[in-house]
Amino acid sequence: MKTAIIGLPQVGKTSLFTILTGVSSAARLGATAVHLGVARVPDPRLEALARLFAPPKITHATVEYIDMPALNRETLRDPGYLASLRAADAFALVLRLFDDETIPHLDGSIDPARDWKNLELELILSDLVVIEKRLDRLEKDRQKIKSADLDHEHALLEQCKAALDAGRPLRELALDAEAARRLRGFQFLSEKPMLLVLNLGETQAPELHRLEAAYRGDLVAAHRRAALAAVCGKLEAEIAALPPEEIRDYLASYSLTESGLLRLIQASYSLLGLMSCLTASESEVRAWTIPKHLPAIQAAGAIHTDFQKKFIRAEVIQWHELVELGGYPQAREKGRLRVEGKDYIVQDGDVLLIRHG
Ligand SMILES: Nc1nc2c(ncn2[C@@H]2O[C@H](COP(=O)(O)OP(=O)(O)OP(=O)(O)O)[C@@H](O)[C@H]2O)c(=O)[nH]1
Ligand SMILES: [Mg+2]
Repeated sequence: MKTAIIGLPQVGKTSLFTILTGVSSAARLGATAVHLGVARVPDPRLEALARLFAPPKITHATVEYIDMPALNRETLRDPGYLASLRAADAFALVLRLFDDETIPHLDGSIDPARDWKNLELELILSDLVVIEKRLDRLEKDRQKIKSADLDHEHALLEQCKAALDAGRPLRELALDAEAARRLRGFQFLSEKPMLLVLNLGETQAPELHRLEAAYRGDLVAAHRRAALAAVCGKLEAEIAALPPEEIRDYLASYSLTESGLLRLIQASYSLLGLMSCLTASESEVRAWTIPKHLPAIQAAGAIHTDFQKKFIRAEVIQWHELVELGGYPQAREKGRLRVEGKDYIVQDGDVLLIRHG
């Protein structure tokens, strides 16, 4: 699962990418190439389980981020740039809220709503070009061959074109599963789930939660498949360089209780329809990324293909119960380690013991 970090020039995309992934950008100032990095999803549940099992290995879930050069009409014509955008599963659009006279804003003032609208328009125009070409082609083909498949595609693309002409991104269309699958094949830019990332200045940090709630209401509440998270990029960069025992006090000096990265990564996670299940033993404590509403047998397959093929049953317990009870034997004795079959829908935070042949 890849999330592309996009936005206007100089809004903090690379800074955010660096904090999320730890991949330094120093060597690539002014670089035009895209850049890929992996972020560990911070997870207090893993730490709690690790205290119980004391394994030599703790493995976090990960999300991949791509740092993109600024998005505009020119870069959208670059085939390489477009290909990277199309391959992404979601976008994290960085919107500047920090004020800094030394870094001029492209449009002269701070206005996240306007910036989103302008960037969205570029995505929409880029999709329209693709749709119009495809519709031309389809019309010629439909004169030569009669095919229900071509008719479906034609109707779907006409529906999409109407939405785009009205300035609506494709992610907002309510489509049935078949049409949605067909649409995904086109990798349209305005179809991808959108996480807006408000980049606050340090002086705005104490107001982070209020600003986040206000902008969430104003910008994304009325939109499908869009979410919003606020972070203070500068502050996060400083936190990343601090020893762990100093972080809490440092955050407190800005009236914050936690790093914003956790919320941001969780927001991308949930926007992509993902969650984690866990496995825990003396040898490894690990989080596994799975889609929401996944049956146990498929979750077993995410852990190991053999587990899916030879699945017998899963023993399941929520992570905090396992921690509270002190281990599997105690959980089993108290009847809290449930036996579930292949159709059990795995819940976020479930610890799974897969029994297989
Ligand atoms: N004051 C302030 N400056 C910031 C913040 N975030 C980023 N900057 C500064 O803004 C400038 C651009 O940051 P980058 O992270 O390179 O921004 P970018 O969006 O990747 O820029 P381009 O890739 O050139 O489009 C740098 O000088 C950063 O130090 C912030 O939260 N506050
Ligand atoms: Mg950059």
